[in-house]
Amino acid sequence: RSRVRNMVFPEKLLYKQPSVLVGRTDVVAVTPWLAPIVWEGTFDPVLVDNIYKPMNLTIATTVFAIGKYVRFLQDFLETAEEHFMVGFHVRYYVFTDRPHDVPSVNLSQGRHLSVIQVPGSNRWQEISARRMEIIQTTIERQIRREADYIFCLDVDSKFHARWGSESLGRLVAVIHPGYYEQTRDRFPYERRPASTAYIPMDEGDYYYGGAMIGGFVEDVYTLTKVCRTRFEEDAGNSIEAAWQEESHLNRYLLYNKPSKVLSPEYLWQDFKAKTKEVKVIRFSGVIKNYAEVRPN
Ligand code: UD2
Repeated sequence: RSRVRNMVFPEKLLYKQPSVLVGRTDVVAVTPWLAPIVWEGTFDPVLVDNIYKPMNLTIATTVFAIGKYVRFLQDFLETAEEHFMVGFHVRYYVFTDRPHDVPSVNLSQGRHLSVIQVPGSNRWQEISARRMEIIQTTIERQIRREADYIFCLDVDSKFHARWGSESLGRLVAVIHPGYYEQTRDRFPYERRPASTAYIPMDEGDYYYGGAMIGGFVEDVYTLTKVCRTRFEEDAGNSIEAAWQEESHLNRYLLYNKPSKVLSPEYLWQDFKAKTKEVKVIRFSGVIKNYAEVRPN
């Protein structure tokens, strides 16, 4: 598919005048490499939608539901239909070992769902980690012909408010809600130099959540390919990074900076009380009983 075309802007759209003096001052809305950090109040949803809608984009959304995690699909899909990329073409790719347990959810016009069967596993670490490989091979096989952008999301989650075109970018990552108030030496990066996910104590920008990777299909393709290769290299040396693919993702993003960063509004956790800088929770991980839901 062709890359995203020039922005065609509709004439005579009326919106609030932007200011260079007045705006949010309680949060940082740009990284030191000048990528936006997306917070409520830093964008005009009507304006951004009007910029992206004429491009006729298709957004791929991958989600893994292996073993008992199929139970999360219904809420995930139903809330996505309400809040995720409303008005855009969306293609869901559901990876599961239990295709018969995929619920049938009413999809709005222009939205499709395909189920792709993948093997189960007895180790949750492996399920989590193999996502990189499966996303990589599915991009090769079909997604690169079927979509412009891709978002890869955790299934044990729900949408609560708009997640729209403001999140589109070349390479998009989300700040993990658990660590954004901490100093970099406290981040749970992989700290053993023997791992290819290693990050030294005096490096690191943010701690990014593994529950979301997004961007142009080709940029996410490269990311998944590199992370998969490094994960396998580690496995060959009998080492598994502290937080599996999340560790490899963090290492990748340290040296391949994201072009857009989503604030923790886009990845909250239901057990965590809302903080004052988070004006709206858009997407959050549900509370789950790890011992009961995981295979081991
Ligand atoms: C964190 C990350 C997750 C991943 C993991 C690394 C956040 C909020 N979550 O979540 O993205 O980086 O740590 O280990 O950043 N899955 C299944 N079946 C299983 C187990 C997992 O389908 O039996 C899939 C499912 O899509 C799930 C995802 O893998 O959403 C992540 O696994 P998790 O939810 O067990 O990981 P968790 O909550 O520790």
